[in-house]
Amino acid sequence: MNAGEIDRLRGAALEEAADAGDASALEQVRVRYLGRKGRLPEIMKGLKALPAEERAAAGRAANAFKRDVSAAIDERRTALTAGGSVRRETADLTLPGAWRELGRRHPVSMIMEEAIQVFGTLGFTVADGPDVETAYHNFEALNTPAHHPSLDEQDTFWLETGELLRTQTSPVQIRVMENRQPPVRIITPGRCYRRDTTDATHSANFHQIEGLAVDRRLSLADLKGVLAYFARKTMGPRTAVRFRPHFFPFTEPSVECDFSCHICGGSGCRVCKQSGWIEIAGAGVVDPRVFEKVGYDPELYSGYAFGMGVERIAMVKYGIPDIRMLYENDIRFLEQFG
Ligand code: 2NL
Repeated sequence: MNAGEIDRLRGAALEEAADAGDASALEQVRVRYLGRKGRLPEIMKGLKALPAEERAAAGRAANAFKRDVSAAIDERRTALTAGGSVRRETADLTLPGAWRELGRRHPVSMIMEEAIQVFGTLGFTVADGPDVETAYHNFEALNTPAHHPSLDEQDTFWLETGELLRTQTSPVQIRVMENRQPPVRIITPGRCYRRDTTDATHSANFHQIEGLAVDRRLSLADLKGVLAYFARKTMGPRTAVRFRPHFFPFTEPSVECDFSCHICGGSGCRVCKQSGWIEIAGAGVVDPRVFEKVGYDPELYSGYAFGMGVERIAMVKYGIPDIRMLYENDIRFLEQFG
């Protein structure tokens, strides 16, 4: 074969390679042209028979044949593997991509994480404990009789084992005090359970953040400073706090803590029901009877504790009118936060 014939054969081989519909058709093309008994060895053998003046050109054509046909077969193999049998032209590259929406923080998580951060700057670390608690840790150690005909018992999910679902996160604090000597500075964010009938402000599952500090000579004044700092960090720098007297079995004295309304600044509006104040936390100085239960000497140590509802803070802060909205998992609602 002279150079012209080799070039024509090359053209045919390139076309066949490009037209091969699948891998086995392509392999047949390869064997036919490049295989041991194919056209290329035939071409090479034929070179010697050519007159000397044609041999150089034919040699170059043979090299081009080998190079180009090999390349065409490789290229077609790659295309067949990548696209399967789909023709590349059928993919519309102008279509928009498939977007996956990023997730967002849930408002309850946002409040919890913010509280952990703010109390963290004041030296409080996070403590965790079981959701299934003993009556001792949830009630008795907190100076609250478990089987007293009080609201507490009716509001509790009791298990057949005699255990219960914790109604607050204070039992975590009891467990910490049982295992550690003062000073103690902890917060306990976590899920709580009460047998409430669900309505706009009550849910059988909710979240609490409690805080506890125990040291020598801690007082209600330290508590007020800590809660005032938290109020300003979460509701804005102009937020004021006030204490009103209250009763809890585990603190004495006990208070309820109001934040000035972040919407109207205290002049009265819908959110604060015209009072200028919003009830946020319950708190007090830890009752010495609680210290006796965990083996702390009440003559040596004093402390303060507080508790607040996470959903309630989220509702106040973001203007959410109904607690159930936080748990319906309606993306159109939840994507407004985070
Ligand atoms: C509320 C009231 C409160 C505490 C929680 C507490 C914990 C220990 C000892 C004494 Cl270990 N007290 N916690 C104290 C006062 C109030 O929560 O209204 N929570 C939503």
